[in-house]
Amino acid sequence: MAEKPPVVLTIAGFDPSSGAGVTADIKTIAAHGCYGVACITALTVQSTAGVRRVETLDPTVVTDTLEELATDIPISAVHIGMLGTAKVAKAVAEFLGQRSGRAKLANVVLDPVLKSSSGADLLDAAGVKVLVERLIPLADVITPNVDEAAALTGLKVGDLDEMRAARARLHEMGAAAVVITGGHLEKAIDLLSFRTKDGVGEEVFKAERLQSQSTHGAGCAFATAMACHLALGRGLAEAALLAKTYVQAAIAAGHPLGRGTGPVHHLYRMNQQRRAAGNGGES
Ligand code: PXL
Repeated sequence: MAEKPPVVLTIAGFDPSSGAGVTADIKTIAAHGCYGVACITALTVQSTAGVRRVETLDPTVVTDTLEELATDIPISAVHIGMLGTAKVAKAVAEFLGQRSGRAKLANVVLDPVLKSSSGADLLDAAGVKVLVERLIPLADVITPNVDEAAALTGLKVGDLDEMRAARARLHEMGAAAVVITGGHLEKAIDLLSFRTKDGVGEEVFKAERLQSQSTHGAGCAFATAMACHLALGRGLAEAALLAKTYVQAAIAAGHPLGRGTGPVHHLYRMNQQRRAAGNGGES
């Protein structure tokens, strides 16, 4: 019998264009050989042209979904994306906290999603407070992009030195480990920072910036790929490097889709496998 794939739970919003959100995350999880389960936190109405509407969910639906899954299925890692409201953020914090009576879930990756790239609020103001006070300290690693790192810390985050100042502040706020992703800086830099016995360790990942219209969902794909690598037993630095490599390849393989920013190609490896097997497959 084939080896059982680890289960990765994504707690995130629904993006009907499937560049971001739970349907995209399930693709990322499948691309990493894991089994994806999902809890939807909010619905969005959007296309590649941007977010038109956000419909929030009753937090008891979130709680019931999470409890139903966690009492039935062993979960190896958790990805948290868009939460929508403070009530939903609290429901997720209650689920992940010790009070539930279950063992604490491992490998919790929190992507502090605040706004869409088109500027729509994906978390209300009270929700940002819950994210900061309750979810950041609960997570094993948080993955803000430079704009989210700036919004959470109140600092300007535009280069590596400013990323270092922001990560220090995020550690003070209770983050055990942080990856600040700077894919849209002039030089694509990611900074991984983690607490050690006697201070803070770091790894800096640099790459050429990719010019592409297929970047929608890059942040979700990065955070979800990290959760998968942690579920597969990899350490933080290896997980961050492999997740960055995956997202870069998924951006490079993206096809133009729609009239706006198209999705990354989460399943680009399936085409490579088809080609390797001699079955053709488009590029
Ligand atoms: O990329 C952030 C994001 C996350 N989750 C959902 C989204 C978006 C951006 O549009 O719609 C559901």
